[in-house]
Amino acid sequence: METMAQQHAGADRMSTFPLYQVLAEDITAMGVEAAFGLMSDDTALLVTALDTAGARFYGARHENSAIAMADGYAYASGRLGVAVIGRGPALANGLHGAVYASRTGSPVLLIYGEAATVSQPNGFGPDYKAIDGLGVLSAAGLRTFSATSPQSVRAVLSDAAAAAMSGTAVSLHLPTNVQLAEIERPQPLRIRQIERKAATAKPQSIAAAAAVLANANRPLIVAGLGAHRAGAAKAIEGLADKIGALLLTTARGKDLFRGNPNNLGIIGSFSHSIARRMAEQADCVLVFGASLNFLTTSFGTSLPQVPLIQVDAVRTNIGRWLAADVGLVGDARLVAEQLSEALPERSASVKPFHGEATRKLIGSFDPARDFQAANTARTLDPRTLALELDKILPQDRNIVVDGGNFLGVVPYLSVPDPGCFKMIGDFASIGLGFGAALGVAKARPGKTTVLVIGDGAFLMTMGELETVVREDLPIVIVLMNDCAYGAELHFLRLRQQPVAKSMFPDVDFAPVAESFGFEAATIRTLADLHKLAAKLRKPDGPIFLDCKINADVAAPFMSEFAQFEGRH
Ligand SMILES: Cc1ncc(C[n+]2csc(CCOP(=O)(O)OP(=O)(O)O)c2C)c(N)n1
Ligand SMILES: [Mg+2]
Repeated sequence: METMAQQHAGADRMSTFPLYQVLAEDITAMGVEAAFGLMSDDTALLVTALDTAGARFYGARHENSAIAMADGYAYASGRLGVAVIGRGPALANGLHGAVYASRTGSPVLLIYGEAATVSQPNGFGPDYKAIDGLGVLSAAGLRTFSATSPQSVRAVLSDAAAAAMSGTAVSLHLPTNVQLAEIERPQPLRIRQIERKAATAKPQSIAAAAAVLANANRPLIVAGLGAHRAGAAKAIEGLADKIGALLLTTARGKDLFRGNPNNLGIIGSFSHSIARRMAEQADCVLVFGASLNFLTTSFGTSLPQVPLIQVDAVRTNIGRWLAADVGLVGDARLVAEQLSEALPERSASVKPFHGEATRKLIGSFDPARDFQAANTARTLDPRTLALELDKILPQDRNIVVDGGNFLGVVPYLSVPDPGCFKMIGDFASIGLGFGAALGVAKARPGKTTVLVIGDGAFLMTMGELETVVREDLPIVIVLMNDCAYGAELHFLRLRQQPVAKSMFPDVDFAPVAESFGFEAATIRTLADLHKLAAKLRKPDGPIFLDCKINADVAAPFMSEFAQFEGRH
């Protein structure tokens, strides 16, 4: 289809077009169908041109949310996520969103307006929004691209988009004079995309790992989101069958092995007791596509001191958090297949982890009995609530979680596969879940998206209630309302300090959400929840649940953190 610029050019070869319009058409021609952002004077023309050109613009109420939307969209769609943000105060307002996006590994292009690069002699003085945007974002860890002239801007856009598509967040800075410059009929823009091919591990690495595994009777396999992205689940399950391994995932790899009789769920800070108990007995640990961060290892304590074999497609990920004894650089699926081929069949007697006793233990495990429910007259135990929501909400769902003590419910919620689960802790920041959930909802309109968020993070971002309704991005919001900064409350309590400053009055948010157009309810008991069951089973619009939860229930990682501090 001819673009508007081409049609005009066909009619009159001498016509010129403003670059913001050409850039908007270039971005649309890359296949971008949705862009996110919050407009400023330096981006309003570009935003409008994008929307007109076919990259429909979804406006957020805060820059951090806008950037998180682009990240959530990229995460859920695998496509380029684009956010358009103003310069100066807007850039500063969205800074933790930008740092976060730079750490998630999602392909995200952050387009910033910039002041004009030329100023008239005796002009109107300095830019009142001035801040060294490129300097700030480079210091924050982003790769920055700057267009300094109308002649170069399209090539710079192409380079920035290619860099983002390689799996990172980049910033592209567009001065207003460059955006407003007129150019003649443009040639189509070429994007040079680097393709990363899945690679096998070196034969000597396979031999080294096979030698270690041959000596192990009780191997444990830990898989992360990288294993899911590599499509490695089946190959890893096959390997586990062959060597008699138990299967575990990281929190981000949640539910990768759902339904497998050797599956123990998550290892580390979000694990059930059964995973912790069985992991202790392992005599070798084999890791696929997982960074082994402090939550996976419960601050270094979840894995026994046994040989550790780590497989990752990116060499620098190996040994990043925990020293690996054998490192295999390669694609998770291909390496799992290589190892299966290299290892001999073994008899049942050398597969004790696949014995009858373990099978029974796993088969009869009931998460509802893994804790003592602490419901009160006016609040629910968050785990009880999560288990019930897990039964009622549509099975085919996305779950996005913000951050805080309420994350203790993660083991009690399930998703179809790890790609349907999104955590936002990459910069340990709260307040990015709402935006991420909206981006996921845009990418996957056919599935219900559920945002689970604490009252603290919600109050930081509740302006997005309006975005949900205006942009028609329906989600179910589960507000984990403990009337506290629960993470800080337990942090202080574990150190025997006064907790008053981490506690807040009980505010009813349901009427607030209702006034924005949500169907809303206050949940203090399971009976309150059951009243809404029919609606929750098949949500047909935005739903908001103000769930009053018992603030006394601490997530396991709170005490793990305190113990870790005590050891150092
Ligand atoms: C932007 C930002 N501000 C502050 C913090 C510190 N912080 C971490 S968890 C938390 C409490 C969050 O409260 P809430 O959202 O209600 O979740 P809860 O811990 O109560 O479950 C705070 C303030 C942070 N991580 N990021
Ligand atoms: Mg709270």
